[in-house]
Amino acid sequence: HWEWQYLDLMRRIWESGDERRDRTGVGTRALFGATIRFDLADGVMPLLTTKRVYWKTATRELLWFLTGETNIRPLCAQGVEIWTDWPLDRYRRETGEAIDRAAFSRRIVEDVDFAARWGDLGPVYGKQWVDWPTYVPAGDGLFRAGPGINQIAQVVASLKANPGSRRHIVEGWNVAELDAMALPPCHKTYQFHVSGNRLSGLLYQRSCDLGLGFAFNMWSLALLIRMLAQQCELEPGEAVWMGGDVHLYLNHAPLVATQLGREPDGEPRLAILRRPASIFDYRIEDFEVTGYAPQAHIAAPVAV
Ligand code: UFP
Repeated sequence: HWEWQYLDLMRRIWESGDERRDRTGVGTRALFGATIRFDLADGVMPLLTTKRVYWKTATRELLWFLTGETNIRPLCAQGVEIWTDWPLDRYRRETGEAIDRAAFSRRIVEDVDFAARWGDLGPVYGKQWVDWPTYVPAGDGLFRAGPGINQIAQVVASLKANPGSRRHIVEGWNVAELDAMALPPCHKTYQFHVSGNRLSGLLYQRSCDLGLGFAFNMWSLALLIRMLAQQCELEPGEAVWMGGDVHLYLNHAPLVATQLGREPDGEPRLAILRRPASIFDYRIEDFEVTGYAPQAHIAAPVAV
């Protein structure tokens, strides 16, 4: 079962990872450089079975990226709170108000001005994926904003026009804008590759919270490949995940103990129920997962 790759990596890091202090102050055990591969043939998806993964939440996040949106408001409106902690943290820091997360999220949804003021994450994934900024000379050594680059649309076009290319890349790491982002991109580089009629995708993730982030990042990689394959009339190939700093937070000990005590079982499959007109027209209802009977969800704290 493919999931042993994940569990083995988890065990290896927990037992022999390098213990280090990290930005969040929580502390991690880490190793540098890891690969996990998954064959997407027959609609099978890399969805962890040793704990319940909320794939719809990850799917809603991916669809949100594709809209170019960087404000958490549309996510909160759908009950998706995976990005809420960052704006919430900033709000508490800057106002000193001890608001709880549910109240903050409600306010983001109900109050457009409040959302505009506090809900934006800066130019994170969505912005870079579909509207990477450009600059054009405006005389006297000055520059003005040029038209944004839609990397996703370009990759769809390049996969169709020139499948053999080695340049099918979507990049999130916009060096000039990192400081303005709530979190510099973790899943920073995607590369796509066509062999025969199969489309594979590789994700380079510079930093991976193996206990929480990985399950979503691997799902989203596979989902993006499936959507691109459908749009480009290709079959899904492999999903290749490459992690840079792969870590387990020290306060995830209960998660690690529970998950390493479980065995993977089953082959969840994804059906895409409709072929939308473009990569930007998918809706959450288009996705159906079958054969997913995971073991119980394991809650663990997110390090902000
Ligand atoms: N993280 C992930 N996947 C993501 C995401 C964040 O694993 O998609 F957005 C984790 C990795 C790390 C933290 O634990 O969030 C980011 O911190 P840093 O920027 O210091 O690497």
